[in-house]
Amino acid sequence: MIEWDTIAAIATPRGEGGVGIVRVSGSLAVPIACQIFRSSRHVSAAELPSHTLNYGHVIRSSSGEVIDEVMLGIMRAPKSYTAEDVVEFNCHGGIVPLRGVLELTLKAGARLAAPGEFTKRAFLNGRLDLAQAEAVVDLIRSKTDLSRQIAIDQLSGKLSQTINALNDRLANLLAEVEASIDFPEEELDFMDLRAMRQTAQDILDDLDRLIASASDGKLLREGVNIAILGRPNVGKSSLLNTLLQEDRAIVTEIPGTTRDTIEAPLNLGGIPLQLIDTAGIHQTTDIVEQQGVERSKAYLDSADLLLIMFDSSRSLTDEDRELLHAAKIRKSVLILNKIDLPIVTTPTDLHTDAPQKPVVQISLLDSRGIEELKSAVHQELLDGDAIWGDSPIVTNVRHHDALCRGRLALGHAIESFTQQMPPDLVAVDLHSSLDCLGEIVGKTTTEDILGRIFSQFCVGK
Ligand SMILES: Nc1nc2c(ncn2[C@@H]2O[C@H](COP(=O)(O)OP(=O)(O)OP(=O)(O)O)[C@@H](O)[C@H]2O)c(=O)[nH]1
Ligand SMILES: [Mg+2]
Repeated sequence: MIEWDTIAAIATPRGEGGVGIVRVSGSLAVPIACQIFRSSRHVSAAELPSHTLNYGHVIRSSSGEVIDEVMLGIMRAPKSYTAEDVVEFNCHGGIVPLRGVLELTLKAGARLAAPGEFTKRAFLNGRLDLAQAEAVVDLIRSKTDLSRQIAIDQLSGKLSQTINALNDRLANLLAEVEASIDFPEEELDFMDLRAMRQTAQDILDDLDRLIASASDGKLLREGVNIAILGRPNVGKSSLLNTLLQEDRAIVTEIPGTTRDTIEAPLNLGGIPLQLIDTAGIHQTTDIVEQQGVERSKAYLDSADLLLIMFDSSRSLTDEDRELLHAAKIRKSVLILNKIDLPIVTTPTDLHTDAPQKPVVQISLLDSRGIEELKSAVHQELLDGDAIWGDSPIVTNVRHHDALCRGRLALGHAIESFTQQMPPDLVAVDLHSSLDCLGEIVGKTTTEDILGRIFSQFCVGK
């Protein structure tokens, strides 16, 4: 374990709450508790057993003033969050008692912690690797159960194990290549070269699979914008309300009811969505409506997925066909609404202008087809892949970038194998591929990158 100064911070959100926590970590943590905590049993904090919660008071020793009534948690190294001695004052959850307790810990020798510094210590002390430490932020920020589950998997080391296994295979390959540099007289025969090239190719294929998982990862982490578009009165706002299960947007039989965009968050089978209801697209001389239509049209380019809606009880207009045209080049699901009415427009009609696009027939009057619509959206977003498997999912942009660089270098190494280049050239590329993978778990990460990663954390984590 590395020795540092002792850090302290309020670990709970600012504001009123049942409990608020002041966390202290470092070699002075227990001595500080000895100074400012008076146990109800008159036992010094130094004598309290590790991993216990103890009732007592925080006292200003100069005046004997009671600052707060607390429960003191003691976790001695190395079995603590930071792998150092940690004490936690469970105070009353108000900013004044919390500040009072924090101030006393600082006076007694602690220093105010920087954002993420507790987790950084856990990393530097080897309790977590870097990918695991980053999962802590993902977990805190997860928007759905699925993104929480992926963060938990990453925190427990699922991604790190995969990366470490790839790392080991690369390192073994590199050792073989380097052996042939050191002992050139034992010349590599053709078979050796082929086997090494194949090993490199197998590793590259596994890297590709991980990289491919990143698009799902981005989706789960950042969520997607889904715009509902269509002519006036086709039922866009009704769809928003049905999906949200609340009367969020105004619905009337008058075309042009929605004049501005309405956004609302929605969790669709674990994918965090921002659902956007828009003004009906049509020609109009009303300047307010015109602006609304311009906004709607902007989503044709900017939304991650388009839900383009049509009234199945009416025939297609030129405006409908323009929308179908836009749908062709974008991720989109076509919706034929109002199938409770006599049907005039069918999926075949839509496919004339936008072949092969998924079409769902629904009625918002009797909620028919909604489940089919949800699964079509899921399918379209995830390109039909089931994301729930055994292999880890890359959700982090930094990891994705390192994997891509690692893949590129390995690709060069394979190229060199193919062209039977000198082994020292191959070794250079394998080295750089290894370094890239090492960055993910923090084996080869610069101080600068560490600083950037931990600054995203909140103070007290
Ligand atoms: N019969 C029938 N009527 C529906 C259905 N869905 C919506 N409507 C009706 O269609 C009318 C228009 O619905 P809205 O949801 O306001 O349509 P919109 O596309 O948001 O319209 P604008 O905001 O004007 O662009 C309302 O009277 C709804 O009750 C449906 O499935 N069947
Ligand atoms: Mg509307």
